[in-house]
Amino acid sequence: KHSKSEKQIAGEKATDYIKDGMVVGLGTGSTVYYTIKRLGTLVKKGLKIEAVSTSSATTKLAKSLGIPLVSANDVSRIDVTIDGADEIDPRFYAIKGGGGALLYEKIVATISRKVICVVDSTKLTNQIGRFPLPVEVVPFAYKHVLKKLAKNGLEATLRLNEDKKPYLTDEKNMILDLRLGRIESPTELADWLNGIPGIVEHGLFIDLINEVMVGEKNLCKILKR
Ligand code: DER
Repeated sequence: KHSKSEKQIAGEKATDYIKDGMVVGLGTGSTVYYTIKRLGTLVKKGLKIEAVSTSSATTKLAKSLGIPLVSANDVSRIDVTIDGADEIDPRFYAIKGGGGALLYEKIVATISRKVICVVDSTKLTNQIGRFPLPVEVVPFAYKHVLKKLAKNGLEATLRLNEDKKPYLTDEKNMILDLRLGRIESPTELADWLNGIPGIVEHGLFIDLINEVMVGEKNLCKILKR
């Protein structure tokens, strides 16, 4: 039997948090993929959950597995959300959005009682910023946002998809990836970005993640804040 990857170990372990009757937030990406796959198996065995998806990709996967989906507007709150991250530091400040789902992911995280982050060991860092910070912008005047970032020394590139056209999120917005290298103060940067008209959301997740499940060789470490 081939050994499980670190992503699979973390993703599957996270389903321990899911109990009958829960409303579950389903994140997006290749780690939470394993969470969703296992939830599909548990649902077939009778687990009763309702899931709120964070992307069309996750919706497609969940539907294919028979996981009941509901709109965020049809639930008063989400009990547990399980999602990945691109980088996460010891304070559980994270950079998310590598998969393009940061807007719905942050909304879902904000309405969740508990957010579990599932990662492999490569995502852990002492200081976030090496992974380019995704910033979701309205296409209307995105070039002016690029200019404002550049004026403040923040180098950003418009995310393109395979056919070199601008990548569009589920909301049909564009994404600028900021190559920062390191982020001295995530809260300061988050506040500054939040103040720029045209920026819809950014991938800095601050005080939103409650626990981190780290897949290692053949075990899963659970970090609590
Ligand atoms: O885009 C996101 O925020 C996703 O959660 C993504 O970052 C997860 O990455 P993964 O595919 O390595 O799990």
